Amino acid sequence: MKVVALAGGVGGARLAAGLQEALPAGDLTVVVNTADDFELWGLYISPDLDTVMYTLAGLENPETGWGIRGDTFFSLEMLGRYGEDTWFLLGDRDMATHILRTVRLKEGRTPTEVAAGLAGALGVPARLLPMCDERVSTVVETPGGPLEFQEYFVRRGQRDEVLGVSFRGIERARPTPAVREALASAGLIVLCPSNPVVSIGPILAVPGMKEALCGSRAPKVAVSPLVGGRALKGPADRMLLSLGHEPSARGVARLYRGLVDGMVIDRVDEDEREDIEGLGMEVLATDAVMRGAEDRARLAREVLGFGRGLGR
Ligand code: FO1
Repeated sequence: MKVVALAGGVGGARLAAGLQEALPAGDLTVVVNTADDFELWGLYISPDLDTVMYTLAGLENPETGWGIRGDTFFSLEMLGRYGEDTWFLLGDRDMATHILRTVRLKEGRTPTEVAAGLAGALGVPARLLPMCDERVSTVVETPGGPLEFQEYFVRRGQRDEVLGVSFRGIERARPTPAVREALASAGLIVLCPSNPVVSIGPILAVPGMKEALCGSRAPKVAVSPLVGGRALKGPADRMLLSLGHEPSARGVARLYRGLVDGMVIDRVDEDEREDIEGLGMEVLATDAVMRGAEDRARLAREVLGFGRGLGR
């Protein structure tokens, strides 16, 4: 069965790795958020694509979830000696990815072609697709004014209250032919446990993406990134609250209403089951926290089993 996973950063990458392990080689396509992308020292950086790629290649740093395990930071240290601001931690090995991506894009390849080339070279069995080939940038509205996403997320450590989120350039973006084909031929579509506002949000905001998703006959399952009202990683809980949504699995389900047929939540949120079912979704309550490789493989198998049985 062909499976398409929509993913952002670390949480999405972990479930995608579990799905890759559970499926025959070539059956998984991961559509990745690229609205976190930005440029630094002339290099084009795609943090979510790289997080997913390194995780699916088994190269990820298990402590941070992003970057490459055992990477060194000598280039960054040298940039610091030249007086550069080194707030975004680019490792030496990671730097090679950004250099090559930038060169390939300058040669005129599309982000989709570049992602396929990089992931293929690392031996990733899954297909990795940017959500679109156009440049889209998340802008976070804060009491101090608008911030570029990485400025908010890394430089300022997510300390600002989020009053609004917009995706600059989204109106020109379109799902790529590769994304459309993957969705049309999918047997199951999984919304990974990534931030619904700034990771899954941009993917769904690409004009034509929701139509492509709804046009696919595949059942759609979302895995809640919130457990017991708290985000497993990152600022999703605070962000949902300040944007007027309930920071809970139920709140996430409300955002996905009409789009997904099933919701996977943690057992601690079992009391939200009825409300979520009331939104027209089936619910699987399980251990949704991925602490290691075993957890992500188990959760992926459960998601696949749940998805296959939906609507039957
Ligand atoms: N996240 C951080 O919190 N601090 C960093 O210095 C940082 C560096 C970094 C370098 C390469 C890369 O691919 C990702 C990196 N991330 C870092 C993660 C990333 O900024 C965020 O996790 C995502 O954009 C949110 O999904």
